[in-house]
Amino acid sequence: MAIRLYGAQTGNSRRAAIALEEAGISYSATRLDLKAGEHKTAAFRALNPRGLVPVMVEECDAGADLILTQSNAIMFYAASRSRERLAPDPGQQEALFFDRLFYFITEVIAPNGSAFTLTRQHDERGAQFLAGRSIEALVLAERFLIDTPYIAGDRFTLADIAAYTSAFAVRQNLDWSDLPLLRAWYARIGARPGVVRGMAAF
Ligand SMILES: N[C@@H](CCC(=O)N[C@@H](CS)C(=O)NCC(=O)O)C(=O)O
Repeated sequence: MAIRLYGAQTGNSRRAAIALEEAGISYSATRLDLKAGEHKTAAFRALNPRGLVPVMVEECDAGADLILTQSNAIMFYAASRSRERLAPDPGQQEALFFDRLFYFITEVIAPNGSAFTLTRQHDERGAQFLAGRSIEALVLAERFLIDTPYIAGDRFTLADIAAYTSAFAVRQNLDWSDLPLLRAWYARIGARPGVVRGMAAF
């Protein structure tokens, strides 16, 4: 069944694309021009009434197409269909994986996205406050790598994808010399073929 991924050069779109790549799922990427408002057209809003990217559509021969409008749902769908097992089995390791994944989603990605929105509203003070909180949380993730090579243990998981795209978004604002573990991890993750392809999807 054909999968189409609509996106742009944004963290949420890249996360979805990397997960599909790492899962070995074939898909076609359609880049939307956000500046031209291609994500606000009636045709696109028929897929996602919020007019946001990414959106994944899986065409079904029988029945309704599957339409996903959340990057994290797309990541989990990719993981569920992957032989590469991008998430741990139930148990303590899985609990730790969720803890770290939600750390990035709620404490790094969410404030960074809100900072971007405030910048568009010309609220520079609010934007800087939230961007600072996001970076503060990202920097504290150095400790996740003290005992293990990946963000949530010995294997590459969706938590690494969430963390990588977050770090990429603010790579120029980080003092990498103070973050040896994150720096080495960032280079390793960025060199993975699936990550390279996903980052370039749009
Ligand atoms: N919760 C959604 C958020 C999607 C989202 O905020 N997308 C942003 C790009 S990262 C967007 O489409 N922005 C365009 C706009 O606000 O007009 C997800 O994780 O996929």
